[in-house]
This record gives sequence, structure tokens and C-alpha cells, in this order.
Amino acid sequence: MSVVITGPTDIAMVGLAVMGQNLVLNMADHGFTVACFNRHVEVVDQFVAGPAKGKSIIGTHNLKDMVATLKRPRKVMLLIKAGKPVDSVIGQVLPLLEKGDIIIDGGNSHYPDTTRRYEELKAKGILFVGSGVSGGEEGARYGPSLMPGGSAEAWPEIKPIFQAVAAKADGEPCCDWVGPAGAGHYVKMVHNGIEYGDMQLICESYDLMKRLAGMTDKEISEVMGRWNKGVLDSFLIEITRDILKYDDTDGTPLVEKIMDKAGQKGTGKWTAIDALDKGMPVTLIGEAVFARCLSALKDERIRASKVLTGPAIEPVPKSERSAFIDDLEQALYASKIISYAQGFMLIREAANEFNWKLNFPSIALMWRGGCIIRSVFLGEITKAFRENSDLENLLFHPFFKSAVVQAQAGWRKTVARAVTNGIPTPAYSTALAFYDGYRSERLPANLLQAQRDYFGAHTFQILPECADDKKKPNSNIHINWTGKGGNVSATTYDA
Ligand code: NBP
Repeated sequence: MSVVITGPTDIAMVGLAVMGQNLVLNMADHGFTVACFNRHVEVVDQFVAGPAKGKSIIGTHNLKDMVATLKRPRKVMLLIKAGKPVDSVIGQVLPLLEKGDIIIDGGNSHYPDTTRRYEELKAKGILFVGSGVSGGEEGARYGPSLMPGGSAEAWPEIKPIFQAVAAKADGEPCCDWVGPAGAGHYVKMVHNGIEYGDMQLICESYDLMKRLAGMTDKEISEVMGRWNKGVLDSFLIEITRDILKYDDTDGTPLVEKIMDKAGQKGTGKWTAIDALDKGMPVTLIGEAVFARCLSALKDERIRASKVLTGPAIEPVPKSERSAFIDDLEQALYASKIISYAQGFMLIREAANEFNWKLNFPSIALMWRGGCIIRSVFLGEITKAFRENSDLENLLFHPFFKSAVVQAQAGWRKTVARAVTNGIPTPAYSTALAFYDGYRSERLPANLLQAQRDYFGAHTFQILPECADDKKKPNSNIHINWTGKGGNVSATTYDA
């Protein structure tokens, strides 16, 4: 098929798999002219002759023809497999561009790669944007959440297109400038981590209703439907409601036939690793990743289930079911607040470490619609950061503080019940442990420091009120605990 090239086009898209095709169609629907290219060019032809037919979309068979259609500054967006393909395509498109042109990577790139590409392209005068894109196929087609970051000079150029195609929440686009370098992909990474946490919390709720209250999938679906009308109103609760009432051809719930081994593509793991690297207690996402790992050990779990015993389950009587479900709703709400508080703690730490000035209210707004974690709850987070963008922690905001305090009785009852009955609730439990740790003025880390000094001479500091002439505040102190070791303290951490 011969492709007629006309122009000028507003933006070009490289990569016509599910995300690329749908975003191109979305851009065309909003009045933009789009040039597109795909490595296997038969995909271009099929797209142009199929879903793109009659729209302001131009297919090209090579990057040179594609770039030739573009208005200046040229905007070339990549929606291809993350990793080496992105570097490869950037290398191919670069000789066709000139200073001031813009390359946008909309794939799931790891943020250190985005920061590297931003620096490399900056040195060549090319503006580089790494943009998180969330919402899957439907989001791309009808309104994704877009999280762009990188060269700020590119923002005024791409803003009209990005904000037009993005999802809207309460009339506002779920897309704004995130910050420099790899900030856009960083925020997308944390979004994906939070998605892991939200999903794990919902799965734990389902497990408790099933195993403790003996509820059917349809009954649990009804609870999800009710929750979806209140503070937990969200995309993930909504799809869970629908999944649980979906019957297979034999009239039984399909979900019960699905192998209980969770897969993962790695972005939740990136968040957990990054949290460990930054020393941030993002415990809920960490537990959500580990819960998937534990589920994957299916064969071993089957063997363990035959030999390792637990308590006999004391079912929730029908007369107490309603109170049990209310407690569960409180537990889910409170745990979710903790997870988002932890996510924002991590983003704040990244901003400090990388010296990024980030727009916190906009980050919450970007997640408010279009993406997998979209929820009414994110509207409250947006409001909280709009009131005070320097908010140290979401838990200090009056709305979330009182929400957690009010929810804690049900939350504690839920976790206690799960533990007593031997039903695993890693996400609920870690959220509660974090809350209790975070609100503790004194933790047992004094003893831990003493242990470290005892066996490794790692030193400790003294509480200001206990300081004296020998143990001065802020000084690193080593004690010869046994009288046998020396008085020399360690200078490097080697535990
Ligand atoms: P895939 O991630 O499945 O990637 C397929 C695309 O990458 C095709 O266009 C393919 O071209 C192209 N590609 C590959 Br593979 N290697 C290439 C190379 N060396 N050079 C040039 N092109 C190459 O597509 P997707 O699911 O549409 O996702 C696109 C990006 O968006 C990914 O980074 C993904 O992680 C991210 N994302 C996906 C979703 C989702 O729901 N799918 C959601 C959010 C973000 P070909 O046709 O010639 O093989």
C-alpha cells in the first residue's frame, strides 16, 4: 500500500501497539493531526486502513517521512516496549531532528533511564519528556492519566495536546507538569506501586469475607457495590464488584477457577526497591509485592498446607456479619490512607534527593481520573495538598488524621480477627504496624543501637535530656560493654 504523505502534523507517534493506536485515535478525536510509524510497517497500513480511516492520521513507512510531516518544534512520542527499544528509536530519530525539537517517551520506562536520556538529549539541544501514561487501552482511547516530566521548555508545546486528551476529573485534566528529569516516570512508578497496594488490600478483604464470614462471591460483590458508593468509591472496587459476579459458562463464579499465582511486571518491585534505597518505610507496597511473591510459590504452599497447622477458624455469626463488614470497610479505608501517605513520603524524599521541585496537588489530581488507582479519595488528597503543598505527611492533615482515628477501632478488630483465625492480611497488618510506629514518640531503636554498638562498635547518640559531660548531645558514643573489647568505634557500616 502506498502511503501519501501530507502535512503539517501536530505530533508523531512511534509504536502502534495497543497504547499507541488508542492514544493516536484519541489525539485525532481532539482535532490534532498525527503522523505515525511502527517498526513492522504492516501494522501502520492496517491501522490507517482500519480504525484510523477518515481521521486526521497519517501513516508513514519510515521515520524520515514521519518527521518530514511535523510542524516545528517537532514532537515525536514513543509508545513502545520500555528498555533498549527506547534507546534504539531515540538513536534513529535523533539525526532527523534539530535543536529545540521534542522527544516524548510515554512507555513504562524506569526513571533512572529517563533521567539519563534527559541529560544525554539536553547536551544535544533536544527537549526530552518522560511521561507516565496510565489507564490501559481504554484510558489511552478515551482519557488517560498523563504524568509528564523532563525538559520544562517542552511543556508549553505539548500541554495543549496532553491536557486535551487526558481524562478529566471534576472538569480538570488529569495531566500537569510533574517536574524535571525522570520525575514523570518516578511518579508513574509510585502510582504503580500504590496500585499493587490497593489491589492487595481489596484481595485481603475478599479473603476475609469468604473465609471468616463464609460469604459467597455474589454477596461479596454486593458489598463492593455498596463500598463503591462511599469513601472507597474507586475503579478497583468497581471492577472487583463486577469480577465477583461474573459467572463462567457453568454458572459458577469464574474467579474461583483462576490459579492463585500472581504475576507482576516489576514496577511495584521498583517502588519497593527505591523505598529501601531511600530509607523510606513504604511498607504496604513492599508487603503487596511480597504477597505476590508468596502466592507464586503455589506448589510449595500446597505442600506446606498439608503439614503446617493453624488455628481453627471461628466463623463470624450471621448476626455479626454487618458489623464485621463495617469494620472491614474501616480497615480498608485506614490502610489505604496509610499507603498513600507512604507513597507521598517516598515522592517527597525523591524530590529532596534529586532536588526536584514537584507539584504535589497536581500529582494527586493526575491520579484522580483516567488511571487504575482513580478514586474519589484522591480528590481529598488533592484538596489537602492544595491547602498546604508543604504538608509534611498526609496523616497530619485534619481530614486524614480524623479519618484514621475514627477508623482505627474497626481496623484493629479486623487485623486482630485475621491474626486469631490465621488468615493472612499482610497489607492490613503492616499498615496498622506503620501507624502505631509512626505515632510512637519512643521506639525500641534505643536497644537496637545498643546492640549494634555492643557487637560492632557502631556507636550511638544520647537523648538530649540524658546528656552529661562525657555523653554529649549529637556526639557518636561507643561503650566498652563487656570490658573486654577495645575503645575504638567503627567508622563504616559493616553489619
Ligand atoms: P508493548 O509494550 O507491547 O510494545 C509493543 C510495541 O513496541 C510495538 O509497537 C513494537 O513494534 C514496539 N517495539 C518493540 Br517490542 N521493540 C522495538 C524496537 N526495538 N524498535 C521499535 N519498536 C519496537 O506495547 P503497549 O502495550 O502498547 O505499551 C507501550 C508502552 O506503554 C510500554 O512501555 C508499556 O509498558 C506502556 N504501557 C502499557 C500499558 C498497557 O495497558 N498495555 C499501560 C500503560 C503503559 P512491532 O509492532 O514492530 O513489534
